[in-house]
Amino acid sequence: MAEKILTGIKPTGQLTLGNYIGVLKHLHKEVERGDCYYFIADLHALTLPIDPEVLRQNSIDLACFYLAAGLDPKKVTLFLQSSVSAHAELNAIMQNYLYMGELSRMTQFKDKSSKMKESAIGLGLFAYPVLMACDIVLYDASAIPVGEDQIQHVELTRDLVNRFNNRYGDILVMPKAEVRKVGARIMSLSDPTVKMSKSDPKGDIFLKDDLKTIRKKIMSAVTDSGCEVKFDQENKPGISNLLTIYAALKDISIEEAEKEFEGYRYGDFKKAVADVVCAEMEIFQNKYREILETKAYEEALREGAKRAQAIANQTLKRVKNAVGLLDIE
Ligand code: AQP
Repeated sequence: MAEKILTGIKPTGQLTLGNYIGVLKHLHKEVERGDCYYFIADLHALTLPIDPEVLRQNSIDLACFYLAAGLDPKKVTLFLQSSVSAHAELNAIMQNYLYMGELSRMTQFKDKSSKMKESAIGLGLFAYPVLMACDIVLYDASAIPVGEDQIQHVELTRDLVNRFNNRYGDILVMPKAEVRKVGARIMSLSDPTVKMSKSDPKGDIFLKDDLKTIRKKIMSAVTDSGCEVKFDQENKPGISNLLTIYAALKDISIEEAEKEFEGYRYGDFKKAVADVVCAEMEIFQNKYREILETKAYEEALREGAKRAQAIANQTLKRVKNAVGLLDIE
């Protein structure tokens, strides 16, 4: 059986260079090794307050971004999570197999809820990893390309699969998180000790920033004392982040990038990073605009939803049957 590769992105804000380097850029290559399921995690986007029009617009943008990153909608299944009702149905079942203690240990929940009043924390934010586990197991996905911050959620999905299969037999496929060697955690340009994040934008490069703004942001990125362009996350987090961005976009190792910049001054190094980012973003943004104008994303999402529903409904049926829900078709 072909390997199944799945990943999702939340339409919670403007996508960042972190989302692009960590995941988006590389997705088109995955078709060479298996069946790809890529989705817009719009139900997950509701876990924090979001304006309906903003959510709609972000979802369209995200569909265009996936396609602009080189995905062929005939070769990959691209869909909106909310178009496949099996996600919500399976969620209602699986919420009984993950426990309060494990969910309250999730770093993402702790980070996000710590910035909120307790009375404003929705159940959906707490139970986010349950739905994410459902997203994964519905497609029998074994490979989950994600940034570093999502590893913990995939690990929890593995616990769920173990627990469920031990109880009911071989029903669910075991997934595994796959993070990139270079670029699994792109940091903020203004504070390189925190992740570049779309819902907490500090020193972010947004995929829709114009090239002048991108260049300006990189040229004013926080660097460190000293003058050597060396990868040293502890003592030179700013330079290390810029080296990571450069290496990830050029598809080279950090060591190779360090060699290229031996003897460079910080200013010249930043200019080289800005050149690479701008060159890649120019091509990407042109494609994005074309897809947005022609509305090519609509047909891609419609067809993707049909294919996704067919697969997801099979798994849902298998699970319902396993747990003892009566099937009276
Ligand atoms: N800074 C990052 N570096 C590398 N990868 C990243 N990802 C996110 N930020 C970085 C990866 O992008 C994918 C999509 O992320 P998401 O939309 O599911 O949400 P997230 O992981 O919580 O990322 P954000 O940008 O921080 O979104 P918000 O702020 O809305 O929560 C994931 O695979 C993620 O790892």
